[in-house]
Amino acid sequence: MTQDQDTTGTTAPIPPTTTGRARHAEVEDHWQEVWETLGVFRARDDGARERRYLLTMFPYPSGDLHMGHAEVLALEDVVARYWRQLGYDVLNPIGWDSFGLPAENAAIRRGEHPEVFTETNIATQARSIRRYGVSFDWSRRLQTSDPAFLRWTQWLFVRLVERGLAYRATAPVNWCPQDGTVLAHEQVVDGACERCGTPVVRRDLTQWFLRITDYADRLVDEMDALVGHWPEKVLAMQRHWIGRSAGARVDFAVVDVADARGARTPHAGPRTVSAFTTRPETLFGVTFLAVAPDADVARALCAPERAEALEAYRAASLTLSDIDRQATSREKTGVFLGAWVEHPATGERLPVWAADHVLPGYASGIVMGVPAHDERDRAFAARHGLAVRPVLTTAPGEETSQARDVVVHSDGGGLTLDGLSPAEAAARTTTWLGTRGRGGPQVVHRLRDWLVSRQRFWGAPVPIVHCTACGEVPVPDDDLPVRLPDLRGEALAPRGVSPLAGAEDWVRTACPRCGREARRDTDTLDTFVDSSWYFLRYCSPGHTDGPFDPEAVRRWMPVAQYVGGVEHAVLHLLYSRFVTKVLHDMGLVDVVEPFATLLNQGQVINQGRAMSKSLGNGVDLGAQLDAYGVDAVRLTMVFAGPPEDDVDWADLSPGSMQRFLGRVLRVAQDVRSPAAAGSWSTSCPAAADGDAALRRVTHRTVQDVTGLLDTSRFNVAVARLMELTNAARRAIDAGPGPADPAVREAAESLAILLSMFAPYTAEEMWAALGHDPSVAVAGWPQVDPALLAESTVESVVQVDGRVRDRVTVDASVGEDDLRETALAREAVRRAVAGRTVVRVVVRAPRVVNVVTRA
Ligand code: ANZ
Ligand code: ZN
Repeated sequence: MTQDQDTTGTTAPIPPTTTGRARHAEVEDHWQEVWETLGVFRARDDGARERRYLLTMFPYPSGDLHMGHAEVLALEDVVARYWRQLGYDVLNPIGWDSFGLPAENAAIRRGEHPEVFTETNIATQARSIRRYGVSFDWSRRLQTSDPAFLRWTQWLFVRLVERGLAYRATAPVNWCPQDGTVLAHEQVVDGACERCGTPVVRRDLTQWFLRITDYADRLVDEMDALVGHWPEKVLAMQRHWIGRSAGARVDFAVVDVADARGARTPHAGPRTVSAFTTRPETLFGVTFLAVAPDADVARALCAPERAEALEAYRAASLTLSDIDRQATSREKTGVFLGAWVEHPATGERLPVWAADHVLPGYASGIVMGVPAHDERDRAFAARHGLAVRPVLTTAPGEETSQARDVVVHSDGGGLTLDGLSPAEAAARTTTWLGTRGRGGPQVVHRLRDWLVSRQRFWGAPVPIVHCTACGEVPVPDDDLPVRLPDLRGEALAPRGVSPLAGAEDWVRTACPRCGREARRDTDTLDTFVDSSWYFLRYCSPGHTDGPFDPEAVRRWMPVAQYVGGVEHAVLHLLYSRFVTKVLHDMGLVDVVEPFATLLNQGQVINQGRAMSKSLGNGVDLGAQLDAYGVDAVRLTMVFAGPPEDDVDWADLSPGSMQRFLGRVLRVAQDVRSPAAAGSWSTSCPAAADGDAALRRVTHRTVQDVTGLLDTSRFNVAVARLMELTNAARRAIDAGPGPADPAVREAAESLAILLSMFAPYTAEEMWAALGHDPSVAVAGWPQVDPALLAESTVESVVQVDGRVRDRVTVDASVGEDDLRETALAREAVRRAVAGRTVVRVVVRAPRVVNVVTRA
C-alpha cells in the first residue's frame, strides 16, 4: 500500500500544530490505531519465518501501571521490536495474574466481589499499556481468573493428583494470622509473611502439597543448560533453595528407655532411627543424638515420664521461625527424652535429646551430635553437660580443615580411620555403614514439597470432592471449571477456614464416583499455580480441547527471553520449571526448561530509595507521560543504564530526552532528497552517491547497535543514535546539505533504530520520509561492509625493529603498494643506506618491517 492510495488516512503525520499533552495524545492514539489496523504485532502461527517467543512476567492488577512497569515494558519492547526488525516472527503476549489477595482485601473493605476490583484495574492497566506503545499481540490476552483459564489450572491439578504429584497431608505449616491463610515456605521471609510482614506461626493443618521434591535433582542438574543464559545470581539462588547436600545416613539402634530412677526397660517405639550427616568422618566423635522436638519421631522416642517436658518444649519451638532456631547465637535449649541409642561402630550407649536447633522438615530431623567439631553441638553439649570427644587434629572450637585435618581417634566395629584425611575417612565410613547395613550414602535436599492450598476465596478452587465412601475424588474433566460461588464483602473475611466453607450450597455436591452426597474441598490454589503454566497458554490462548495445543507449544516454546524482576528468582521460576518438567514427562511439551534466557531488570527508585507512600517519594507515571510523552519516558528508562541496574529517577532528565526526540524528528523532516520509488527494503538505493563520511557513520552505527542489542546494552545503543543524529544534523547544516542522499539514508536508519526505543517518534519520522507504515516492520538496515572500514590508517615503518617513519595510507591498501610506499620514504631510505635489505615483512595496512644486514 502506497501513501496516496491509502484510504484509511492513517499514514499522514500529525501536523505539529498542537503542543504538549494534547499533541502527545494525538500522535499516540493515531499510531496505536495504525498498528491495530495493520496487525503488525500479531504473532503468526502459519508463517515461514523463524519464530521467537519473548515474554514479560505478567502483571498483577493492583492498580494502574507504576514506574516499575514502565521500566520493564520499555526494556522488553526493545527486544520484541528488534527481533521483529530482524525478520523473526515474534510472539510477545500480555495477560494478567488476576487471582490474589489485594482484590479480595479490597472487596472485603468495599463490600463487593473481588471481580470488580480485578476487572477495573485490568481495564485501567490495559489502557495504559496500549498508550505506552508496547508491541504486544493483544489477540492473545488472557487472565488467570477467567473461567476459560481457570478450567485448565484445575485440569493441571487433577493430572498432578493422578500422577501422585499432588497429595493431602497434615503437617505443621506456616500460618499468617493477618491474612488468615497458610503460606508456602517460599513465602515466609525472615519468619514473617512475605506479603504483609506479620510474623508467621506454626499450625498443624491438612493441606494440599505438590511433590516438587521428586524433581529436586532434575531442577538442579537441568540448570546446566541455563548457565550463561540466566543471571548467575538467580541460578545460585535456585541451587541454594533446592539445597542439595551429599553425605551419609547413619542408623542408630534404639536400645532402651530409662525411668526417673535410671531403671532401664526396652524401648517400645521405633527400633532404629537415622541421622543425616555431611561429616561421616566424625562418627567416632558422636556423643548424643539431637531430635527436632516437633518431628513425629521425637514423640515416638520419648520415654513416658519425659512426655510432658517434651510437649511443653515442642509447643515453645512451634512459635519460632527456622531462622531463629538455627541462629548460632541462640541459647541451646533442649529436653532429654529418656531414651538411649547404640553407637553403630562402638556400641556405646548415647542419650537422645530434643533440641530445637534441629529442624523437623530437613532430612530425618535427627542430628548425630559431634560437640568436638560442630559449633552448635559444642554449645549444646556444654549447656547440658554432655561428653566431648575430639576425633580430628583440630581442637574443639577451632575451624576444621579438610586440607590440614587428620583423623586421630577412631576404633570400633572393625572400622579404623586413624591417620586418614577427613575425605578418605568419610568415604571409608560411608562404605562401612553400607556393608554393615547401618546406613550408607545419602543425598538430601533442603527443598520441601510445595504447599498449594490457601484458605482464601479469590483463587482457583481445589477441584476435589470429599466423599465419606470414596475419599478424595477429583472433579471429572467435563465438569471443569469448578467456579467460585458468588460471595462478596464480609463473607470473604479471613476466619481461620476458607470463606468457601461458608457457602454451604456450593460445598454440598454429589460424589462424582458414587453419586452419594459429598463435600467440595474449600481451599483455593496458591496463585503461583496459575503462573506456573500461563506462558504455555499464550501459545494457543483460545484452545478448548486442552490447556494448550501441543502443536502450538512445539512451535513457540521455549520462551527465548523472559524479562522480569529478580524478586521472582526462586518462587515463580522454580515452580514454572517444575510444572514444565511434569508436562514434559506427560508427553505434552518437548522442552524441559521453559525459559531459555532470563533478563532481570533493576528497580526504579527515587533519590536513592525505593519509592514508597510512607517516604512520599513516589513518582506518578501518568504525570510523567503527560508532561514528556511516552517516547521520552521510555527512552529515559532505557538510557538510564544497563537494564539490570537500578534506575534512580531523580538523576534522570526526561526533558532532555524529549528535546533529543525533537532533534531527531527534525532531521527526518529536513530531508530534501526524494524517497525511492516502491516500498523501502533494507537499504536506501540512492545513497550510493551520497556523502561518504556521513555514510560511514550511518553504517558503523547500524553495525554497532546490532552488537549492542544482541548483548542487551540498550543504553549504549541509544548513545550511538544520539551521535548519528548529530552527524546527520551537521551534514544538513554545514556539510553536503539536506538534499544529499546520504542524509536520507541516515534519517531512515535513525527512524528504524529509534523504533525500538521511541516507537511513536520513529513512525512520525518514517511518515515524514515518505514511507508507508509501519516502521516497526521496515526491516533491519543492511550494512555495507565496505563502508565499515576506516578510510585511512596510519602505518608504522620499522627498520631492524626501530620505528623510522609513519605513513598515512588508504585502509584498503594492498601489500605490494604498502611495501613500495614504505621503501620510498625519505626516513626509511636514510636508515637502510649502505646496508642490504634482506626481507620486508608487510602487515597491511598497519606495519611494515624492514630487515637489513651490513
Ligand atoms: C554430624 C556433623 C559433624 C555435622 C560436624 C556437621 C558438622 P547441610 O550441609 O546443610 O546439609 N543436620 C542434619 N539434619 C539436620 C536437621 N534436620 N536440622 C538441623 N541440622 C541438621 O548440613 C548437614 C549437617 O547438618 C549434618 O552434618 C548435621 O550435622 C546437620 F562436625 O552431622 B552434621
Ligand atoms: Zn463417593
